[in-house]
Amino acid sequence: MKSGKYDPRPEHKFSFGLWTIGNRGRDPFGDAVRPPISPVDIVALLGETGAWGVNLHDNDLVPIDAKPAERDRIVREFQKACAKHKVTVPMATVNLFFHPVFRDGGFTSNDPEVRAYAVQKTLRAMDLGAELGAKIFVLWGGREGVETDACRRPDEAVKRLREAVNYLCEYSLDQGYGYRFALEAKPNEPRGDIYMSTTGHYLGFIPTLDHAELVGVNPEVAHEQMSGLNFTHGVAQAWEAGKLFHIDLNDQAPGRYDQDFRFGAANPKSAFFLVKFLEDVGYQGSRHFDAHAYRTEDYKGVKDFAIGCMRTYLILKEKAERWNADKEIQAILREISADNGAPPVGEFSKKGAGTLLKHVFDKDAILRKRLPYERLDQLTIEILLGVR
Ligand code: DIG
Ligand code: MN
Ligand code: MN
Repeated sequence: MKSGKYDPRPEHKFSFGLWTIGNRGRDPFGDAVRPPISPVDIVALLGETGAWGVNLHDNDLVPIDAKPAERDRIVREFQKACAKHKVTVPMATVNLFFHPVFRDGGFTSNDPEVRAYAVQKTLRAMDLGAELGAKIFVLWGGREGVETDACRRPDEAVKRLREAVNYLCEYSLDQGYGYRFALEAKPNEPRGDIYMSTTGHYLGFIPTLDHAELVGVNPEVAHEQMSGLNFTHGVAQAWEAGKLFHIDLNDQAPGRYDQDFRFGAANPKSAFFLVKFLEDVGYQGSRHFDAHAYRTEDYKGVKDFAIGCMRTYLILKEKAERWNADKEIQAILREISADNGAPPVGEFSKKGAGTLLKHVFDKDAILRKRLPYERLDQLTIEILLGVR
C-alpha cells in the first residue's frame, strides 16, 4: 500500500495483542494454517507496521508452567524486542480460559480451589504486566458462564466475581502498580452463556465494587454486535460515566459467532460513527485491535490485516473531520436542535415546575418542524463513499 497520510504514528495509540498477530488460524473445525510466530517476531512485525503498542495475556508470553528463571529470560528478551522496535506495552491481561482447569470458569467456578488458582494466576499476570509497564489490566471472563443454570445460582456468580475483582484492586494498591481495570463483556462463546454479557451489565456491576474508581470497561465491537446491539451507544454510555478505560476494535457480521474481523471490514458505517465519537470526545486511550486475519492468510496477509485496521481507522477519522466541517450537515444539525422557546426543564425547582405545568404546547406547530434525517444520512453516506 502506498505510504502517506494514513500511516500510523505513535500518537494514534494503535495497539495489538500478541494473540491477534499470533493467531494461527485454528478454529473449531480446522487446525492451524500458519506456523507459530514468537512474541519477539510479533513485536518486530508490529514495529514494521507502525503500531504503537503490544498487549498480552500472561501465557501469550510465558508458558503456564515456566520455571522462574525461564520466565525471567523470556521477559528480558521480550523487553529488549519492545525497546528495539519502539513498541510499548499499554495493557496486560490474564488467560483464565485456555487451560482445562478453567473448564467451568475461574473466578466464578464452583470449586474454591479453582477460584483461588484463578486469583493467584491473575496476581502473577499483574506482576508481569507491571514489569512491562502496563497501566491497564483487562479482565475478560470468557469461561465465566454456564451451559446449564442448574450448576449455580447466577447471583452467587456475581458475588464471586465481585470478591475476585475487589481482591485484585487491593493487590494493585498494595503493590503500587497503579492499574486501572477494564472489564470486557461477551454474551456467549466459548460458554453457552457468559455472565456479564454486555458492557451495560458491567456498568451496573462496577458501582457495587469496593474500589469502583479503579474499574471501568473494555467494550469490544464484535461482542456487543453479536447481541445485535449498537456498539457506539454502549461506548458512549461508558464514556459518559467516565468508565471507558480501554476499547477492543474489530468488526462483525450480525448474529454470527465472534468473528474478530479487521476493523471496518464488515460495517464501515457503524465503524465511522464509532471513530467519530471517539475523536469528537477526545478519547485518550489505546485504539486496541482485538482482531485477527482471515484463516486463509499467510503472515504477509497478517501484516496486511494489521495495516488495514490502522488505515481504516485513520481514513474514517478523516471522514469524521469532513463530516464535522460540512456546511450543509452543520446547518441541518442547527435546524434540528433549534430551541423555539420551549419552557426550560433542567434542574428541578418549584417555580420551574409551575411554569412547565402552565405552559400550553402547540402539538401541530411542533409537528410542522422538519426532521431531514434522510438528507443528513445521505450526506453521511456520500462522505463515506468519497463523493463529498
Ligand atoms: C477476547 O475478546 C478477549 C481476550 O482476547 C482478551 O482477554 C481480551 C483483551 O482485549 N479480549
Ligand atoms: Mn472477540
Ligand atoms: Mn476482546
